[in-house]
Amino acid sequence: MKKFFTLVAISAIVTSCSQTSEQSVSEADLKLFLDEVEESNLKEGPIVSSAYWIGSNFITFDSQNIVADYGKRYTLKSLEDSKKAALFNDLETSPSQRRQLELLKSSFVMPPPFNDELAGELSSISTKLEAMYGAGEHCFEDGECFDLEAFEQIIDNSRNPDELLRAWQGWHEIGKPMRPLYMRMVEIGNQGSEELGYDGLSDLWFSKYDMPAEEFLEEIDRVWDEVKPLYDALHCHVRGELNEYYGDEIVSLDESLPVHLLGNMWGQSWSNIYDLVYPSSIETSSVDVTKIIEEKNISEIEMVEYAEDFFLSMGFEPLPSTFWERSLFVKPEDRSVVCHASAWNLDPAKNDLRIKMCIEKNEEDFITIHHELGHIFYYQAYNHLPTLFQGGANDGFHEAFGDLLTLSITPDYLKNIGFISEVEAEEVKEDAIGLLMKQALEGVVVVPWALMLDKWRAGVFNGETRQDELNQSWWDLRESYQGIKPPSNRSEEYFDPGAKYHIPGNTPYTRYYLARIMQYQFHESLCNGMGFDGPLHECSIYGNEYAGEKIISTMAMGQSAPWQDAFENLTGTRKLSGSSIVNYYEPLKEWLDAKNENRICGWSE
Ligand code: X8Z
Ligand code: ZN
Repeated sequence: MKKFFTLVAISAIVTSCSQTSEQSVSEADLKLFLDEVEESNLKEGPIVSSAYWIGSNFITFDSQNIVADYGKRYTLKSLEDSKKAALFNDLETSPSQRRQLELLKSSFVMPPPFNDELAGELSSISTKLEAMYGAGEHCFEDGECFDLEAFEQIIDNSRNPDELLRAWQGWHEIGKPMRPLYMRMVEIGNQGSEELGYDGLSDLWFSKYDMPAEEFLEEIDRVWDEVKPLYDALHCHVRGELNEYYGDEIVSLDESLPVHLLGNMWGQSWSNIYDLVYPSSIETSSVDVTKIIEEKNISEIEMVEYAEDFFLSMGFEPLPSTFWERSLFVKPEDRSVVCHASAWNLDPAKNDLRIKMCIEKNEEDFITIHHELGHIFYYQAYNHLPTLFQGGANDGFHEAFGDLLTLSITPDYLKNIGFISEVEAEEVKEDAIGLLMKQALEGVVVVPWALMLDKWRAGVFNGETRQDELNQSWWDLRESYQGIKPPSNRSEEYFDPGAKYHIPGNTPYTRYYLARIMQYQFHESLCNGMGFDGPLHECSIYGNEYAGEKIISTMAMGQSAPWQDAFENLTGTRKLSGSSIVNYYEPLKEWLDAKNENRICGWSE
């Protein structure tokens, strides 16, 4: 996830503005105001970021106190400046100034009202929720305790349904105590959003896309309609194969898939059960990156170096030495840290960039490292801009570039970096379905999940979901969008959304949905522009300067223009579309349709 802190100053203009009427603000006042915001961001931003860095790297009573206090003061300052920005509503400004003013008003995720006590309460709650997740563990009656990484070892690898059930249920215990805190946070956040002129949190969250919120929501639903047939075909096939493996008792042929069997704690990626759903992978050769990392004895840092090399091959500037000195790559044994991977832009003026990740030496984390470096190279590309423009064209862009690169981890690329031989690469390429299946189990499977997560939050935010149906509504949406169900009855005693980082961590999730759609649009247009002539899944942008130039110039725009401009710079179009992801997987879809011919697809809700 992206961490960046837009600090806004308590500037001299407050005094002048509060003493005069709105009409009297001048261009000179505006210039002074924006200059002061910039100065304050450059000065205060790095300190606040350092406080957050410490809070996430050393979860202790004191570090959380400091974070809660910094968080409160930062938010109050930002609120004050968003009010000041509103004083310039009627002033004629340049488009760039207008955008900076708009960004000042809309940069909040969970705003309190402009009130010291409520800001303090909200900041303490959000700090506490994140720490509850980060330090979360569950101890069974026999006294054995597991944290998330330990539970994931089981969920990702075991094929024993009882063991999987125990691990899944164990981790999901951590949500329970979050429920009242979460609901109080939403209550305060809604008040704050209304004070900012939004119709609640949901309106605030979906108003950040350079179009009215309703229009944006229609756009993302329209794209899902395009992708759904592909997902449904994959779901049908996976269910058929899991039914053969586990039997009717555990996987029924006309129901949703039980989440604990899917090789991922949240069922958001199914690549860990690749061998179960594509049994021919056992006979034909397929690349097992985890095995290669083990065999070559590649260290955590070397894994990051491979990812950096990918960016450098396209013409990006190397990462600063402080990145290597100050990042966290390996899970510390002596303390609690937030292990969920994140990328940080701590001090833009000094290019102090870091990732924080508990890297495991496996394929999944090799991919996640590329994802994180996508954020890091984005920061590096836009850090020359005024601080208010330092951000992704929209939040989906920030998530998309690392993912874009992972589409280029093709057999030829793996051969280029010495992971496999030429002969192996040729063999693997012959099984296009195997390659596409592997990609789809992550890249297609995540799409409805990434869409439903904020649909759940929107329902909670706008009150359509009642307090006594929070968990029910979570599972209803999971069933409806993903065809996934819990492994056992989940009453309102539980708060299962709390077991996913982005809920206690308050990270909007639609960004991943956008990224997963856009990455294929980017890939398709870059491959076409490079003159690549072949199936899209064989195209790699590794080492391609044309692709590098397109990506770097798009990144360098930051959020200085509507995202559609950045999108056009990269793809030549201005509209989201599901057609690229559908094109990419076309051969797989044909194969799945043939496989599913005698199966009954879909699930009863
Ligand atoms: O949270 C992340 C990144 C950090 S921005 C590791 N991702 C989502 C998730 O883990 O749920 C990347 C894929 C989706
Ligand atoms: Zn990310």
